Amino acid sequence: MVSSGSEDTHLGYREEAEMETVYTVKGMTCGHCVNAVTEEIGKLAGVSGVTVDLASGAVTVTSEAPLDRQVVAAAVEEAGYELVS
Ligand SMILES: [Cu+2]
Repeated sequence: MVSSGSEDTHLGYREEAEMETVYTVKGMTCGHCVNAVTEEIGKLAGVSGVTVDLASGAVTVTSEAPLDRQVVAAAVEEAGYELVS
């Protein structure tokens, strides 16, 4: 229990079925790599956003529906990298 007394409110935030999934991609070393991964994952059906943190390799994917991990892994491989988690 961290906070008490305040309810979890999302004022002005649309609660549609958008979800975020964080993956870890190995092998990215520069902005070019980030672009390649962002582009390949961004092509997947249902994906509305991709954010990559180069330092940690964390790739946050925003989508309208749960993504098939295999499909994401294939997209990452297509870009030339490896999905490790
Ligand atoms: Cu690179």
